[in-house]
Amino acid sequence: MGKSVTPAGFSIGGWCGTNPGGDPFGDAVRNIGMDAFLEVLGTTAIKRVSFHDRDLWPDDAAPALVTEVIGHTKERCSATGVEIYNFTSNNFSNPCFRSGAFSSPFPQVRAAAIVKGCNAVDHANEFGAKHVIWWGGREGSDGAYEQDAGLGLARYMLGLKICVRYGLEKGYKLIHTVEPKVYEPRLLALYAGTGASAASAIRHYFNEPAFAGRVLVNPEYPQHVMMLNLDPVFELGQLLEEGMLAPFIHFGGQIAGRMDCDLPPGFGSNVYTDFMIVLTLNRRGWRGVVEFDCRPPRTTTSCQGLTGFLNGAVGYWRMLEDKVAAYFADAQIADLEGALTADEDSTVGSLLAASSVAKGVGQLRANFKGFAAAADVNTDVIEAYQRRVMSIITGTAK
Ligand code: 3MF
Ligand code: MG
Repeated sequence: MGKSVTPAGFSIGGWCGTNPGGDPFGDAVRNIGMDAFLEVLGTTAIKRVSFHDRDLWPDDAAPALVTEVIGHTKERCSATGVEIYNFTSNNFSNPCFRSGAFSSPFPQVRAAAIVKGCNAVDHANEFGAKHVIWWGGREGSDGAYEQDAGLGLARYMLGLKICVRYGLEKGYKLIHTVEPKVYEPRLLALYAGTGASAASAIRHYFNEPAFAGRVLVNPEYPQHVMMLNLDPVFELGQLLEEGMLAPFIHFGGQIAGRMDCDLPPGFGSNVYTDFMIVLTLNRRGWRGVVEFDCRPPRTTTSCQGLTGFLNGAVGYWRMLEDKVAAYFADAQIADLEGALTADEDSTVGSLLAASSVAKGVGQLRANFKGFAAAADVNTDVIEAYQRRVMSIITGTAK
């Protein structure tokens, strides 16, 4: 296990910077266009940006307009020193996707999703983006269960598969990532609702060798997980262990148990959990990019405020990295970790390596001293671990 912190690189969705701050009950509170946002971004430590097609041109834009906007956007990004990182098809805003996109029960809607998706794959390549994100916001139901859920999942994944194969056939070096969300905007976003279920669906539908390592999961922490009071740290551990984590994650702030907040990092969040996300990534030697997918709150209205938001997002992550570095350097933590990982896997490892598990289990049984003896371990160390971690996070460790 690596014991050092690799400072993450940063990215942000173009849609975050230009978000006008309106909500279902309130008008827009700011008007910052993409060029103005890129200008601001260039002054910060966030040197990557990502776009949906729809952030840049209308869904029915003529090819000449698309070409012009691509040229202009590339020029603006290079002038402001920002790299285009991800590109994605917005398959959720257009009214045609109100019944779903790849998974819609209606064939002409599924066709629209595939056309739009493949266009996005072309544009991702033209922009020199690294990944195409697939967030299936509309894949699901608002409560009618209007089609068999397994069939819906198959339609979702097979539509996506066409887009991925399209890119492969064209020889593009793109990685595709599925971004899970437990629900919202459709109230029963049943398909690939968590990172774990997305990983499972990818393994099932993309099991041919041509897709190996090409379709991964980009989670959004803590928002998409904590909005349902699930735990991002356990999901992250699974994705890392199974090799299903994308080279980037989305990050922001979330009040647990609420609709997707997309608040600035640290707002409403659990710092202990956020710390554990950064610790888990660094423990595994992850060298990825943190893409902020969040926006200034409604009370932020100016470019100056936007700059503060961007610097604050970077500062929060860097603060967590500093805490993780302190954790790695802490002698008490080293002792506690030692106590918590003693004789790692010796029993399970030797049992699985044995030619006969039954024989091995027989041996284990013969040597077994009873449950009272098994209980005779110092589990107080777990609480001591929590206290030490908390004192590192709060800067009160002595
Ligand atoms: C919604 C999201 C999306 C995705 C984006 C990427 C609008 O909660 O997180 O942001 O990140 O569509 O493709
Ligand atoms: Mg996101």
